[in-house]
Amino acid sequence: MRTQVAIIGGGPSGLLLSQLLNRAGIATVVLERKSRDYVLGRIRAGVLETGLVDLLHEAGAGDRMDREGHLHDGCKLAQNGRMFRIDFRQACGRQVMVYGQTEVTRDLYAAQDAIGATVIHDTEDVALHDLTGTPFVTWTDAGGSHRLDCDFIAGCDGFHGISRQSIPTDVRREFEKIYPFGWLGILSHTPPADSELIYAAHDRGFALASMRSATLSRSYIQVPLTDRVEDWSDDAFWTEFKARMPAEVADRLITGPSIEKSIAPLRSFVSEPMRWGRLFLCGDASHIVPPTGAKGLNLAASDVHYLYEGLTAHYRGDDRGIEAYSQRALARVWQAMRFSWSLTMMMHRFPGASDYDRRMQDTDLAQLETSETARRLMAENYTGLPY
Ligand code: RFL
Ligand code: PHB
Repeated sequence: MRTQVAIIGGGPSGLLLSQLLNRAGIATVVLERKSRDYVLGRIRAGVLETGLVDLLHEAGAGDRMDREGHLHDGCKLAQNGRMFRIDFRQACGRQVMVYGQTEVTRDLYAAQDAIGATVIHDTEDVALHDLTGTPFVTWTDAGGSHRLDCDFIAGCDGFHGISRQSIPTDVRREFEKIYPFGWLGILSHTPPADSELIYAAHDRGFALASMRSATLSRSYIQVPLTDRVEDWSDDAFWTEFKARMPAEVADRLITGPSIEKSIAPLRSFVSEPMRWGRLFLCGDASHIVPPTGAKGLNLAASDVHYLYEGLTAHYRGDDRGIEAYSQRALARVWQAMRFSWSLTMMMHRFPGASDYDRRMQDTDLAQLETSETARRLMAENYTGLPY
């Protein structure tokens, strides 16, 4: 089998890249380790920057998002019960779209089906070969062993994928920060706690009230890494969530049974470079941010944007975009790294933190509440820096 761009991973970054390239007349094959149902069962991001919204339109996969997504003009921050608002529109003239990653992925699969793109599921033992020469990919599945020859490989296979590992260790440089807690998240058929997202810092730990629609809530609490999902009944979750939210929010909160419950550890991670020979990394395959800034999926989208531009230019005879890919993508990655890290440091309770550390967190939050300049910086970063 032969294609122009082999894409490893059928998550949001792989599907978006495939969809954009196909529409530009460039052939792709997507290889995904899991089934489509499994990929669509993952509950992850919920906040999309304008850049991603625009890319979904360009990919011909934005119609349902336009109908069912919700544009938010701001969000709320709370500190031990006191709450204030950051008005994104007023601070920087931009908004964010609240629309679940699961729905984005579903729309991209539908768009790929509609144009007859090739997405192969349940692939095993995917291996990348001759990355600095004439690249090809091999894998096995129920039908036997396969080989795919290609011009380029896009490694869109997430943090646990094989693409990053295919770059020699003496070329790769990794930067990592592991936070000493995770987020326990539940999805419930209940109305959202508020019309906007609430990020709440509290002595008991961080909590986030998010949503997918007017009837579907996504709620998170900071938990120790030693906690297991089975340790948390729905009742225990809601009791803790309410204790961390401002009283005015907790008092009117409608709770209900969870339909999904999971714990995600928090990590900041970057692997440089994002290109090795004819392999390009996109999204979580190359970097991870803690979810506090809602940046993971959005960074995957900006990588896809730069790679899509580079590859389409290449097929028109201009290699400057692919030559600059790693540098351009990483410049934006590090900005989002800094933002996600600073929001994580400000909002969470760290084991062993001193009184001094706590006062610094309080002062950071107070600065956001009182300084228009600080709010503008936050709004610019949260709604997404321009590509
Ligand atoms: P994905 O989604 O992990 O997809 C990678 C795909 O590759 C497949 N794969 C392989 N396929 C073939 N061969 C192999 N060897 C393979 N190894 C892996 C996998 O099965 C999978 O289908 O990476 P991608 O596409 O780069 O997308 C990244 C995003 O999923 C991620 O950054 C976000 O979900 C992060 N994130 C958030 N991002 C935001 O922008 N806004 C948010 O509000 C937000 N909230 C979140 C989040 C992530 C969370 N968790 C669980 C980590 C909230 C949470 C709780
Ligand atoms: C979510 O809705 O899942 C979500 C929203 C904002 C974040 C993280 C997760 O910062």
